[in-house]
Amino acid sequence: MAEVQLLLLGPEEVGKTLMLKRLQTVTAQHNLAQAQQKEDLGEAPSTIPTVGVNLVTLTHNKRKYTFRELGGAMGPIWNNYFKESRNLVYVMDSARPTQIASSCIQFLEVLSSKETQDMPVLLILNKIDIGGCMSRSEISNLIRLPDILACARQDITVLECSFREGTGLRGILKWLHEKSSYVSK
Ligand SMILES: Nc1nc2c(ncn2[C@@H]2O[C@H](COP(=O)(O)OP(=O)(O)O)[C@@H](O)[C@H]2O)c(=O)[nH]1
Ligand SMILES: [Mg+2]
Repeated sequence: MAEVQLLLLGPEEVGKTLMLKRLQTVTAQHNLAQAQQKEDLGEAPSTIPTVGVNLVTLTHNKRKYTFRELGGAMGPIWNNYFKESRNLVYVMDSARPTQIASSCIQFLEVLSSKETQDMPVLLILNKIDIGGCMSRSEISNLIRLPDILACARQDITVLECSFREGTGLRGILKWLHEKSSYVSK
């Protein structure tokens, strides 16, 4: 089975752990061939802040995906984990405008590392269910997203999501299927 290694980064509290729980539910339902038009995700399960590394594996469409979520507080040593992964998922909280700028700087640092140059990148703007959150175009202007997309060597896909409501999960599965790079075993 093809194995896909992914690094899941972003500040604390942006929804990384909830994303993994949602993806586990959706892929489990899918694997059981119970998938309906609209998944019944139910209430958002509770999450506790990730300490260290949260390793989550899921299978979908005959591929095995291993996500390494690093706690936001580990920012300074994220680069120690680049070698173990071939793909990058970076999450921002669109309802926290004051955090987005600093989060963008961290994102740019990750993008400029030699070890991430060949990685497909998924940038997630999460929490779009929260009233008053920044729209994609507002965030684009704030962090000059068009420049980032034009200048980065990586192939970057941007998705708006709400892991509370389950919005965007299909897009993530699609990205995993179409863009993520893997090794065959
Ligand atoms: N309103 C809203 N809350 C969210 C969303 N995603 C995550 N949360 C909440 O944000 C908090 C932090 O989530 P968590 O997954 O632990 O963040 P992590 O630190 O990035 O792993 C939890 O209370 C989640 O329920 C979302 O899309 N919308
Ligand atoms: Mg977490």
